[in-house]
Amino acid sequence: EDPAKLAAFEARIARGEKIEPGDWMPAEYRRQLIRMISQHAHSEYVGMLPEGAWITRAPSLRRKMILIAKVQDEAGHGQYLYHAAETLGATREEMMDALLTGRAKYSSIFNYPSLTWADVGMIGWLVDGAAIRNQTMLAGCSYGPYSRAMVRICSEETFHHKQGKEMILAYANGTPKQRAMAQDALDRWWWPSLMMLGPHDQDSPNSGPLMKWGIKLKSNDEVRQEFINEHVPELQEAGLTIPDPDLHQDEHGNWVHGPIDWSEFWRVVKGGGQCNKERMDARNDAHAEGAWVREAMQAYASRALQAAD
Ligand code: BYC
Repeated sequence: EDPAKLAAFEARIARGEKIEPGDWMPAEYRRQLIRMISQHAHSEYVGMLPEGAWITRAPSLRRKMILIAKVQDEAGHGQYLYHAAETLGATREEMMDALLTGRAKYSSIFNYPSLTWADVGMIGWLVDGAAIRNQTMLAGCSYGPYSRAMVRICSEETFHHKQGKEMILAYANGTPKQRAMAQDALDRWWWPSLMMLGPHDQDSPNSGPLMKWGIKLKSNDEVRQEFINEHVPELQEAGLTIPDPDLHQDEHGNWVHGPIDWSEFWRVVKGGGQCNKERMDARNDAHAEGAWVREAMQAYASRALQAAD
């Protein structure tokens, strides 16, 4: 790679400029962005499934309307992100193929089951809460299309976060049965939400290049600390118990968590989680069922081309 071009590129990043699609960039910067943005898109796309399963069982029309809007937003986020990755030269077909054949990753969190209606609220509060912390940081990233997608996505995620918190607060202040449902959902979603933000910094091989080139502005552990500091007091105020006997505040006011079970995390990432197979089957079925739409669009486009000749 041309050292002069690399130096000019790194100087632009140091000045806080955004890198845009046609600009020169190192091959590793492009590769890292395609990896991360496409995996982020896959997460949004697979992430529709745990909550989508509850649309038909929502307890009221209001809750059903909110949930439909939220799940639809996640589909939209996937679309923005696939487009952002396309600006780097990745094709939709390649990315979809990588997901559907299991070559690409998507967020570990979506391989856990949503067992009760309270899980919908807890996903909004914790999973969207963790996603906002991570994505607010990524909104400042050096690649223009990713950074701009994050700004819009974060404002929608803020609505998702609020509806989840509102729902859990209602149940935490409700009947004993509702409180028990909220607590059970917290017990099951707390640790996976901490894991969602990625391995500890010393076990995060991508953080080096990502931070050097301004893609990640904070490390996995820094974002996790922000998430914990925000959510622990609010969950405790709601009267819920965080399932971590070692949780305590240090002298700086940071909430310190107990050991995370990284063997569980890697098992889930490598396909061995409770719902990995179910999620992949659902996405593969949806893709197969959509084949006629893609064929119709292609037929329409080739006819439009013939007409233009
Ligand atoms: N799950 O070097 P590291 C949403 C992988 S969806 C699976 O630290 P990096 C929502 C990692 O890919 C929003 N794999 O990686 C939707 C790497 O493997 P590869 C989801 C994980 O990239 C619906 C290896 O572990 N958000 O909000 O520096 C409903 C080593 O890790 C995970 C995003 O996708 C994981 N949790 O940092 C509700 C954010 N963590 O790729 C809500 C975008 C790590 O080298 N992504 N791995 O084979 C990121 O910010 C970063 O990629 C991460 C990881 C912080 C996740």
